[in-house]
Order: sequence, then structure tokens, then C-alpha cells
Amino acid sequence: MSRILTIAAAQLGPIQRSETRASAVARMIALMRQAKAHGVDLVVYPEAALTAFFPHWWIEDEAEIDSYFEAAMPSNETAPLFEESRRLGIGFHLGFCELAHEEGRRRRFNTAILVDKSGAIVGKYRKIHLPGHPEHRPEAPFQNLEKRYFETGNLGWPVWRTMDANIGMMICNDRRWPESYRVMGLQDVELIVLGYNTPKHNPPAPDHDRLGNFHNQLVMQAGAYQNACWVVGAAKAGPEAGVDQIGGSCIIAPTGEVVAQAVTEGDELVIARCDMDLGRSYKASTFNFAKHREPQAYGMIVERKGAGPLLSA
Ligand code: CDT
Repeated sequence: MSRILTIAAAQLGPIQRSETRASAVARMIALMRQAKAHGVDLVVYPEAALTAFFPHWWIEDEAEIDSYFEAAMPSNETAPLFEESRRLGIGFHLGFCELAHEEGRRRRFNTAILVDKSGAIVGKYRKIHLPGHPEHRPEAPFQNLEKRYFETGNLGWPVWRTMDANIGMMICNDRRWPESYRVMGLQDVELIVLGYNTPKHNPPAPDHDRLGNFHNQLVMQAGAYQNACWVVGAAKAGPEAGVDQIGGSCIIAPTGEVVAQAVTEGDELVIARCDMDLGRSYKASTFNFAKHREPQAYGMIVERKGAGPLLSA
């Protein structure tokens, strides 16, 4: 018997700096209710989905930085999303900026959670690949200061058994790195969910601009196929406080094929019926890891961070 999970990537249009969390949550609830009408089991929201993507701006005031973070999840403002999840019997994935108190200090992470159909948090992931730079670049039209505002995630890439599937998470820039997918592939992941905030313009490399949507799709299709799993990516899209971001939210099958994709840069649901067993034939043949992987030849991947001397030298 096949295991069908009906999944919605809930793309959000821009969230301006003046927009309240209550307003963002209301938009997410509206999408969740539409999703229910389509028989959806799991809704995937974007990265840092409760506010404008503030790492695009240099901010010095600590209180202002904190204003973009959640000290509790759920909080008074996000509780309605959890209540709606419970009421409708729909799971969800949500990206947000997390203020934690650990090891005797305040810590800031770019975080995502997985919530089951009873509205309970079953998994938490903290973004590992933080793009951009920590230093101020006032000459740039906008910046990506994630290395300034967040610590590198310290939870690895766990996979959770929930909703009758093996589900893992990554966040935005993680999707460009094959290691992110493979660590979950080695836990027999069947579905990877992620959100992203990807500007159309890349100030340090403007020659990449025309390829933004292509690269977005390319990396998620490769990750899905090479690990025989579903990949669902949800964008925060459109012009947000002067930074125009790509859409292209999509659902990709373990075959590597895009089965559904957003056609706007606003709030939009992208829905597909996803058979969690579709990757089985790949996992039993081409990508039978136990039979065909050769880890003794992969040591350099964890020994080296940057490119180094030739192996042949
Ligand atoms: N949020 C985030 O991780 N954004 C980055 C921008 C890098 S531009 C190539 C991303 O990988 O989409």
C-alpha cells in the first residue's frame, strides 16, 4: 500500500518591516485553511517566516535585533497557528529566528520546526550553512549578514519519524550543499522540507543574477534524485523592503522531477500528492547506499574545509 502525504508549499509574498507578526500569522492561517480544503496533510512555510528578512540590513541596536527573534515557540503571537494546526489536523514546517538561552548565554539561531497534526513540535533544526559575511558593507545595495546575526546550527540534520514518513529539514542556503541532503539520506529520509529567502540580485556576484531560479531548482532536483527523497521548498518571494526575492516554490519527487511549482511571487499554495514510497526503487537499485557507496574514498569531504593540495601531488 502506498503512503500518500498531501503536501503544500505555502509560499509567502513579502513581509514588510512594518508588518506585525499577527498579520504574518493571519496570512499563514489563511493558507492553512485553503490547504485543508485540498486535503493537505503538511504545510511548508518559508525561512524566517514571521518577519521581514532582517539580515539584509546592518543593525547595531541589540534590542532592535532581538525584535526579529522568538524567545518562545509557540508564543502569544504564534499560538494561533498551532491552534489552527490542531483544529484542522494539519502538520506544518515553520522557519523563524530563535533566541535561546543555552550554556549560560543568549544564543541566536536561524531555526525551523516540524509540527505534527496534533499541533505538537516534533523536531527542531538550526541552520548550518550561514551565507554572507559578518562585516558591514555599506556600499552594497543590501547585505546578507547571517554570519553576524546567527550562530552556526548545532543540532546536525536529524530525521524524524512522524506522519508515517521519515522527514528532515534544512534551511535556504543548506539546499546548495550536497552534504546537507546526504546526511539525511543516510538516515533513509523520505521527505526534506525547507524554506528560503533568496534575493534576485547577488551583490558580490551579479553575473549569477540571471541564474537565480535555475540554481534554486537545480540544487533541489539534484538533492531529491541523489537521495531518492521528496524535496519541498517554500519561498518568501517578491519585493521586501527594497530587496526583490525569487519565488519558484516547488515540490520535487524522488525521480528528480518537479511535480508542482508556484507561478506568482505572492502568497500561494503549491500542492502535490506525494507517495512516500516512490523513492524505494531508487534506494534498492542505483542509490542502494549500503551496496554502492565507498566511504573510504570520501575522507577529504570531512577532513578539509576549503580546496587544498592536489591528491596527485
Ligand atoms: N537566506 C539564504 O540563505 N539566502 C541565500 C542567499 C545567497 S545568494 C546565492 C541563499 O542561498 O539563497
